[in-house]
Amino acid sequence: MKRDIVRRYAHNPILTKGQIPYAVETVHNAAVVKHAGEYIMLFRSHLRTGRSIIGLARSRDGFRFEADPQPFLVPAREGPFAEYEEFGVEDPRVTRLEDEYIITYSAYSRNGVRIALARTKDFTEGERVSLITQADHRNVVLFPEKFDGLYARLDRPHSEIAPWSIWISYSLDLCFWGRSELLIKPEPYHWDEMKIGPGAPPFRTDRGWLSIYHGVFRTMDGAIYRLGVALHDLRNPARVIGVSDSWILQPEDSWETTGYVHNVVFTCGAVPEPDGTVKIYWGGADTVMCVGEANISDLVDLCLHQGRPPK
Ligand code: BMA
Repeated sequence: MKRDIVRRYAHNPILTKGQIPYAVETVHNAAVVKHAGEYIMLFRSHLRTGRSIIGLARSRDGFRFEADPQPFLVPAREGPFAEYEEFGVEDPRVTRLEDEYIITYSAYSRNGVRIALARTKDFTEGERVSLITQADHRNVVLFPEKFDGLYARLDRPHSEIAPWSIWISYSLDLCFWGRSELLIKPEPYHWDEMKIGPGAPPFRTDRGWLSIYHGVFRTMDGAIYRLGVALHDLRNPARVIGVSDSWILQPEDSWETTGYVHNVVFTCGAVPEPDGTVKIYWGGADTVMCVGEANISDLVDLCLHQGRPPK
């Protein structure tokens, strides 16, 4: 019997602009982590200027969220980050590392888009630490563990020459990054042929680090954003064990196929649960937040048994 790999929550969308206590036009592309018995969601919202800020919402069950009265992170107005956040802060990702949470987000300005890193222990406020890429980079996700003493991240530099692909980089201190290497490329004439990018921070499974990423296909009616999965070696995340040949989620519900940008499902966060499932969160059409559940073993199987070469 055919069954969906990702089971959509029956009451999607789970967070929309009407539920936010301050003026926003969208609620999308959110990171979600479990902290102190709560699910914490950091979501992106467009303002009427078209620029974005990051808000925070909380939930006891991972499905019903309530937004805090104030945004969590708005563009810096002074200091070293201000010049690079002038056009907004977007698409946060959160990884628990040691005793704190590391937030990576896109900083937009007239200088291009680059990635900034902030930290928090309890989500009362985000402390900016460093701008960790030059322009043009988006979609940086950190692994929750170190490898031979180094932090590791998946990232996605832009290029005029090559299709936009998933890379890995390492760091001793979270600020300076290097030893970059290309890991996964879009597959020509495939659902992700135009570009790919890291989505949710990778999480540990018995068989490897599971990474949920987005892939884009160009049509006569614009781009279609879908989600795919890849598995990385537990000891050496630069070794890609498998990339699923097919997507795991595509725009189907009306709030995914129409909205601010139509035909988009875009993830910045997933929460693995003790029962072997994972809650995957995604923005629908850059407008609302949605959630669905998958069996982690199904996602791993796709990478192991229905894979394609990573590049
Ligand atoms: C990408 C980013 C995402 C967005 C997606 C679809 O390039 O801007 O934030 O969700 O496009 O519009």
